[in-house]
Order: sequence, then C-alpha cells, then structure tokens
Amino acid sequence: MPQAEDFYRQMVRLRAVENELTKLSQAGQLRGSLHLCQGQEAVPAGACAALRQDDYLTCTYRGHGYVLAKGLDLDLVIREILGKATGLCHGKGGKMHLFDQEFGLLGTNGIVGGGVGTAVGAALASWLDGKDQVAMTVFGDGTINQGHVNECFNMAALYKLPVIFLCENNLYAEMTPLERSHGNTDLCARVASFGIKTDKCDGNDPFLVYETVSRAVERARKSEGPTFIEALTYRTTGHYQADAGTAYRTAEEVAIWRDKSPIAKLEKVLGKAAEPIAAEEEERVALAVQSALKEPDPDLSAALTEVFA
Ligand SMILES: Cc1ncc(C[n+]2csc(CCOP(=O)(O)OP(=O)(O)O)c2C)c(N)n1
Ligand SMILES: [Mg+2]
Repeated sequence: MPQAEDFYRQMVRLRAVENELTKLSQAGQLRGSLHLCQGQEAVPAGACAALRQDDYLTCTYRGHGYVLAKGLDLDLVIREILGKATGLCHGKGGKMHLFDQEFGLLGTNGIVGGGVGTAVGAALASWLDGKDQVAMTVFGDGTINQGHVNECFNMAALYKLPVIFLCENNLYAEMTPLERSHGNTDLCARVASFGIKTDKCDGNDPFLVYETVSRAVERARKSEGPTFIEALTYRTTGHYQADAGTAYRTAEEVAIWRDKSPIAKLEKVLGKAAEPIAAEEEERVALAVQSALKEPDPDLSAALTEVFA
C-alpha cells in the first residue's frame, strides 16, 4: 500500500511537469495543444499504483500523469513531449502519442475514446493467451457518448474481459457541462446496463482511487470481468492552453474545487514533510526540461523509418 509521501511525490512531480510545460508553451518552445490536468492529479497517482508494470494502459491527451505514475523515465518522457530525437518514441509521438510496450503503455491519444478499443483489444489478447495482465483505459465523462466506446463496453461485458474502464468525471467535455450533453447523467447506471460492474470514488483522494482501482484489478485478474469506475474530479485550469476556463463556469465553482485540490489536501496531512518532497521534484523536473531542450531534433530522414510502408 503506497504511503501519503508516495502519492504526494507523484502528484507534485506531475504539477511541476505541467508548470514547466506551460512556461515552454507560453514561450513558443512547445508547439501544439497542451491539455493540463491540474486538480485531477490524484486519479493517475492512485490508479497507477494499483497496476503492475506489465499491465496495459491507454489514456488521453491529458494522460502524461498516468505515463509518469506507471513508472516511465521522466527524462525520456519530457524529451518526447518536446519532440526530441532522444525521446521515448524518438520524437515521433509527442505528447499525444506517448507509447512504450515495455511498460504496457499502448498510447496516450488525441482522439476522444481512441484508446478504449485498444485497451479492450489488449484485454482480449491477454485472455486468449491465458495471461493475467489486465488493461486499464482512462477517459473522460464526455467520452461515454462515443458510439464505439459503447461497443467496447458491450464486448468487454460479453467476454468478461480483464479491463478497467476508468472515467475521470470532471463535469465538463471541453466547454460543455455534463448535463448539456448527457440524456442520463448517472454514468454508472448507463454503463451498468451493459452488464458491467460499476464503482464510484472521490477522484481527489489518491487513497480511495487506489483502493477502488485495486478492487477492479483483482476482479479482472480473477477473470471476473470488467469494471467501470467513475472518479469524480475537476480540472481547475482550462481545457487546454488557449482556454482560460472562465467562460462556461463560475469563479465560485472553480474556487470550491481549488480548495479540494488533492495536492493541497495532502500538504495538510504531511505538514513540514511535504516541503522537501516538493522542492526535490521541482528541481528534478526543471533539470529534466533544461537538459531536454539541449537534445537534438530528429533528422528529417527519420520520418521514413519505423513506419509500415
Ligand atoms: C473523436 C474526437 N472528437 C472530438 C474531439 C475534440 N475534443 C477534444 S477533448 C474533447 C472533450 C472530451 O471530454 P471528456 O471525455 O469529458 O474528457 P476531458 O477533456 O474532460 O478530460 C473533445 C470533444 C476529439 N479530440 N476527438
Ligand atoms: Mg470531462
């Protein structure tokens, strides 16, 4: 069972990475969209602690926290996000396509719901091969409205596949509130109708996320089938770097959730013990970014290697 210090370290590392990436994005040194998960850090920290290195994982454009919490090397990940030749995927994946088979990481993904089918496929392969690896796929509340995601729920239920559907319900899909896009906002009830076991947790508490995901992992390993988990959380920053996050929600609502930030909550628990951990992670991340910036960009000729045709 991970301790408060472990979860805190994971969460402040993620926050430090996001702060550094924000600076680079604002300075024009990081191109493309930057989707932050500030306020949601407890979900990756808690969920990944319940997985083995060889368990499969797919996540979204907001998934870098899962990648780090799954144990991938910070330097390789930062270099990849910066598109460097020495990055995790030789600079070809970037933030939206972080991938590493050694860690079961079958991709972050820019397509809403894009990783869900991959995870169900990985779970099917694990089952057919008689292995005990489970697959976890992470997605948002809005993703439940995707047609193919519903096909995935059905297939996972039908074959009792070892897959964990982890839904980060942050109450918004881009700028659209849950109640404006869902006919039934009871997400668990909708997924339960497929014959899938469902569970709910406070997504701002890493201990509860860990316990809930651990239960689902145990069921999946025992061939008892898939679990859908709704982790209630909130992103306190905008949907992406160009969104201030203020036009479609009130300042009061954001302030309430800021107070519920999992990092702030654990700081209260840890007291003075928190400071050195945060300082260490901030320094480590800043160094990783500085050294990554000095790495070479991929050579143009690399565009035609590692491709199917
Ligand atoms: C197939 C597809 N449709 C639309 C988009 C544009 N888009 C990016 S994020 C997003 C909202 C997803 O909301 P949710 O599933 O709640 O995840 P969150 O961003 O809140 O984590 C949309 C519509 C996309 N990337 N892919
Ligand atoms: Mg959402």
